[in-house]
Amino acid sequence: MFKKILVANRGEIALRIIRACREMGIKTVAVYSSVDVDSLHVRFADESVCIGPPRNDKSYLNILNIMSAALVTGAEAIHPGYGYLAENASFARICDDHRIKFIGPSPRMLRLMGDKAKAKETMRGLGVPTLPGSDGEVGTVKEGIQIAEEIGYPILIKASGGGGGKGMRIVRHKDDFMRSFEAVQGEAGAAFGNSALYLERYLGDPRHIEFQVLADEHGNVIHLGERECSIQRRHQKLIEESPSPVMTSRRRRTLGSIVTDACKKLDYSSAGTMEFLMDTQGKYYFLEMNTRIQVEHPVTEFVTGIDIIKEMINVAAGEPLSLKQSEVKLSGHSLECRINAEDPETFAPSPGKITACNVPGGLGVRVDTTIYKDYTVLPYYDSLIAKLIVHAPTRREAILRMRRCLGEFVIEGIKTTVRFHEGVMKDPEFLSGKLSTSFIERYFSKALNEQPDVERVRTIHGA
Ligand code: MV4
Repeated sequence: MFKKILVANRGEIALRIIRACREMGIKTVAVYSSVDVDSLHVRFADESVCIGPPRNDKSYLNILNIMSAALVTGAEAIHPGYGYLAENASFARICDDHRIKFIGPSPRMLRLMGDKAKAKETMRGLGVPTLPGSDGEVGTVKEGIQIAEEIGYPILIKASGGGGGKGMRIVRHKDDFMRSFEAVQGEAGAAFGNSALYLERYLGDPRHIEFQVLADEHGNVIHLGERECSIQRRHQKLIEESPSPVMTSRRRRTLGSIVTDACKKLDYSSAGTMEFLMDTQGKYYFLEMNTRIQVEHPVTEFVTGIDIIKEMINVAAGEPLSLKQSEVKLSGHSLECRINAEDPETFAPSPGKITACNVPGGLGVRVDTTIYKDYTVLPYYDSLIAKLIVHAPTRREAILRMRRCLGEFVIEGIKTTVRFHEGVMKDPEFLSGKLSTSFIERYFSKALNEQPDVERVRTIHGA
């Protein structure tokens, strides 16, 4: 097992990884930008190294400085967390070159899944259901129009180098095809340095359901069930849950064996997530595979009792997975609300100093955060400041628990999305589990027709 791991990230995920390492008896090295010197990930790590100024491209994305930090501290492995360098195949390759273990899939797998057209074709070839579309990349407008004609409009033009909702456009009529194709091509070339495109039938108002996979370097692959992530705004997830309110154990078994079989054939290792869209008839279609730990992993940890970060570290050290598929038991229901330093109505960022702070707790409650009283939320980074995760025997009880926790959560001095979540936890559509990717739009159009609630007064002193 590794004696020392460098954590190439900041915020709650860096702290989450440090906690797993501490329990495993592994020493940790935090890296930080100059403005993050007072961050909890720096304070709780065994060692820390400043890797540059505030800007991400000069610090948390600075491969040279991060590799230097690993080499001077003698770290044997690097956990990249999510975002930043987590899916960067060149970085994973550089780690290999320096005999430092990248805690994640192989560079080959990162490269394959980073190319969304290739990833989809590969999965389709392995028997994973996908939406009808171009088989791989589309070379020319002429070819594209022909394929679109076969699939039928509306179609979606997607950038191979995109993903997560970046670089895509709906085309509803043949007349708009050329203009849209050339627009996405231009945007993709500029944004991803890859102007390759592929086509897919457009699914209106789907649900987003993803499967968590874990694989070791000995060919063992298991899945940990699914998460429903349909509540998103501009491709930013806001609320996630496990299990999905619409999944049946039969369907989970079928899809679960499809995803694990595909990963076995690919020789996948580490944690991964296969994203699916579900249409209104309950059919599933593979979209993309995320080759990293995800923000919403705690809901899966709550319903399975499995520490996904520890499994990632174990398998990176060459150990087999700690359990078999038959030993994975799903129990109860888990919900996660992402608490962002944002205006709860406009979602505009709201950095600044936290003047009072009370974090909820109690049975079935987990808060992954790095905030504290007098902490300053910085404008340079992601606005995610806390993840509030609850677990209860049923979805109904999980929602009641989440409401109770949101009521206890006090963050003063900045705006946060706590109030937004309180609203959703009372929404009849949310309560009935009728979720889809247009939930947020519907939710806010309803709010316009309602009288605003009387402001509740919630202040604490000296928290
Ligand atoms: C789609 C789609 C409809 N049809 N593909 C957005 C994120 C990226 N992973 C893929 N996305 C979508 N792909 C087809 N063929 C609709 C979306 C989509 C979406 C997907 C999941 C969650 C929220 C979404 C919001 C808008 C669009």
